[in-house]
Amino acid sequence: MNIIITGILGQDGANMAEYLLNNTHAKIFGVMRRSANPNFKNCGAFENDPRFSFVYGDLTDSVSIDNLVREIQPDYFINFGAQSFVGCSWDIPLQTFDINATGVVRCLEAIRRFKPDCKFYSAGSSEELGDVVYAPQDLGHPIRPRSPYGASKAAARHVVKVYRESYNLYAVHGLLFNHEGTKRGEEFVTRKISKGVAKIYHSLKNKEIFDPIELGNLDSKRDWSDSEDFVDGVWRMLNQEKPRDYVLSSGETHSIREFVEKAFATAGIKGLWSGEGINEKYGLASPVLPYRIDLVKINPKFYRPAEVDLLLGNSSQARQELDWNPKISFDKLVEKMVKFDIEIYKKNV
Ligand code: NDP
Ligand code: GDR
Repeated sequence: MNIIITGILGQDGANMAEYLLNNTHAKIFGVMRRSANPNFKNCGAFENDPRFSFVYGDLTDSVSIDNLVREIQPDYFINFGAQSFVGCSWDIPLQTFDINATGVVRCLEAIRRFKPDCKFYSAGSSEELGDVVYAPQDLGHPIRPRSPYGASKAAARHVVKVYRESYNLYAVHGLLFNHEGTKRGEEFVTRKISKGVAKIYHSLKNKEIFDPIELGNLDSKRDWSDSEDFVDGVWRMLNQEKPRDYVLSSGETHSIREFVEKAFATAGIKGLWSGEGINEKYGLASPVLPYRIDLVKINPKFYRPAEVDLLLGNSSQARQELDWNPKISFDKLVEKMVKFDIEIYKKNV
């Protein structure tokens, strides 16, 4: 069995490769795009596995996608490659569309022409729902994206349906809510916080001066899970009798503010909120010090032109029909990320 995974250097691609190497006998072909300085830090657990190889490919280059499918003859094509950062999708909207929407058409066309029985996974997102009209959100929720990223994923959703129905392909577009972990990119808010807390933890311990973590909107709410639980759900989605989209989510929602509190509490640091709007701060709660020490402050540059305020997923169908049971709770996820970053920071200093 041959499996192509795009986005192999990213969070989900690397977790999926690990999962498949542990749970199947498949050969894994991890697609990376050409880069002057590729970062392999997520791939340490499998890069030397004899059943794993890196291959070059780019979702904006149909020749490369065609060649990969023609030569590898994959049984599964798992497309995690994307311009995945919502925040910068306003800065690079065309590239976001080219990779996330047209890129999916390139994959589907290659499969249709060169390996029509290959099963295809498209990485859909709760950002497609955007300006939500009810909670918890399920597959029936209207598509109301609020960013070029959300719109690009919505386009991918429609085109996957079109190819599935027109050409009878096994193609699914999962509706996945936020998922994080120790491989999460550093610009996403959870990792930014866990890394920032780790740095502050060591600075306080060593009595060193530090800068507060700078964040944008603290009030948005997200349904956060662990990426390692989600790759298992994605694999189950790909192995049903008939192709069908599913929601994967935790079914809990928490604000950025709550994530901040939980992350500092995990490191044994107690803080207090004060001020409002762009003057809001989270300061060290210390009865001893005569001056204040800021742990978090607002920087308006992290506000977005339009925000998705509330995400909360209903994944009951996946839990029932796929027998999917996520193991990591929100509390465990925050703890895992903060403890990991505290260890990493210690090693790197
Ligand atoms: P990451 O940003 O960690 O990984 C994305 C990967 O895609 C990166 O390794 C990147 O390569 C690669 N990539 C970017 N552009 C191209 C291109 N033109 N051709 C080939 N590869 C490219 O994202 P995640 O692992 O978190 O997410 C995986 C997928 O799931 C994405 O499609 C994302 O949009 C989607 N998703 C993620 C959610 C989440 O909460 N994590 C929730 C819902 C959907 P490089 O390393 O070179 O930059
Ligand atoms: P999101 O993730 O946009 O939900 O997309 P991100 O972590 O970037 O933002 C979550 C929320 O936090 C607010 N926020 C900040 N965000 C970032 N990145 N940096 C900050 O400093 C900051 N301060 C506040 C944001 O405004 C937002 O409300 C993720 C990605 O993985 C997508 O690829 C995926 O499709 C969706 O999750 C589901």
